[in-house]
Amino acid sequence: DTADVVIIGAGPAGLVLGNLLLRRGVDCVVLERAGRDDVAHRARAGFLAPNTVRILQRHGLAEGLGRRGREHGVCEFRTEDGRFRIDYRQFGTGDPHTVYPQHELVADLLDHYLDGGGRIRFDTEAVAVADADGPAPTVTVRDGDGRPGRWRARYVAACDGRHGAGRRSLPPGSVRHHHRDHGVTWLGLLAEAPPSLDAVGYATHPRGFAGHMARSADITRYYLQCPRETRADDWSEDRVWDELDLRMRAPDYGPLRRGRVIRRSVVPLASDVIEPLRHGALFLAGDAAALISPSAAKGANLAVLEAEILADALTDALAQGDSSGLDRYSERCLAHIWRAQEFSHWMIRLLHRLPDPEGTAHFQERLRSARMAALRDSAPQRHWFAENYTGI
Ligand code: RFL
Repeated sequence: DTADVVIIGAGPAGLVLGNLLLRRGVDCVVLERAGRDDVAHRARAGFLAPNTVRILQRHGLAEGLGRRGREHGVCEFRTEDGRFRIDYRQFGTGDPHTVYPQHELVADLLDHYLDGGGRIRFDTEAVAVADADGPAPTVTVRDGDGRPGRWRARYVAACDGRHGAGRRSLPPGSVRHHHRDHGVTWLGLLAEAPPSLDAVGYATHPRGFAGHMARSADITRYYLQCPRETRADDWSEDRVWDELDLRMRAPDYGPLRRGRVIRRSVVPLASDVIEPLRHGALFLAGDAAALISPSAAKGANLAVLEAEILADALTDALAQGDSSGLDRYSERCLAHIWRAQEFSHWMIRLLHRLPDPEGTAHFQERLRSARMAALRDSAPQRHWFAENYTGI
């Protein structure tokens, strides 16, 4: 089988790329390890940046989110010193987030792609990308029954996440791999419960961080910082809610609206960047390019941005023989990635007591509360926060 562009992975990155190439008449195929139902039902991100919404609108991909997405513009910090709110639409660029669950976005993108006649192979796992630095790159695959196959391509877009075939196929020494473990772990919870706050809630507490993020009228995401060795099912539902009430300071600010916990995951906060995002004809986008701790909700937004940049560059190369966009792809994306990493790193240090091998815990804790006080008291600091919080 052949395609000019073989896209590995049907997440936000792969499906935005597929839709854009399809509309421009570029011959492409998407290879996806999972089945269609799995792809359209994986609950993950929910906060879309204003730039992400603009990209999706620009390409006619925003119909569902226009109808069902909700604007969101306030966060509330609950700390040892009381609580304060930032209405970030009044700062920075003045734009809100749009809350729209990632799996609904993925389902929309999939429908759009298939309605437009796009080619996709579900239950097809890419095993490796070979000869990416030669004239005839190939992607070896196996289907759900383990039967092998092979795709020939002119370009390969690895949109298959951090553990995908794209990263695995990079020859040793061809790229630099930055990895940073922040030493903090979150228990991510999806609860069948209406939001308890009309804001994103961030609570710092001696027992650890707790977070609250609305997903829809009856689904809310919560996070609890937990010990690294915690397994997703270790904590009973009662323990989860009691701990959330305690850290979110329910006695002071009102109890949380409880409900069944329908999904749990353990998320070690880590950052991970590949540099450059290219090896010959193989390009990395989305989580395959860089993993960002979810503390600042950037991952899906970067995935969409990179997909648009890559779609433009591939179209220029294939339709006009102009490969300058491909040559600049990595540098352009990395500029956005490192800014997002920097902000997410700042958020991690705002919200957590970090492991402290140097024995300066008290000093670090004072810095953290000064960081929080600056955000509470300084308008320029809130402008900086809003610009970075919603920016991509
Ligand atoms: P995805 O969405 O992981 O999709 C990759 C696809 O590739 C497939 N695949 C393969 N297919 C074929 N062959 C192989 N060898 C393959 N290996 C993998 C997979 O089945 C899958 O379908 O990557 P993509 O497109 O790069 O998108 C990235 C985002 O999904 C991710 O960055 C975000 O979910 C991160 N994230 C958040 N980002 C935000 O912008 N805002 C948020 O509010 C937000 N919250 C979150 C998050 C991530 C979380 N987790 C999963 C740690 C909350 C959480 C809990």
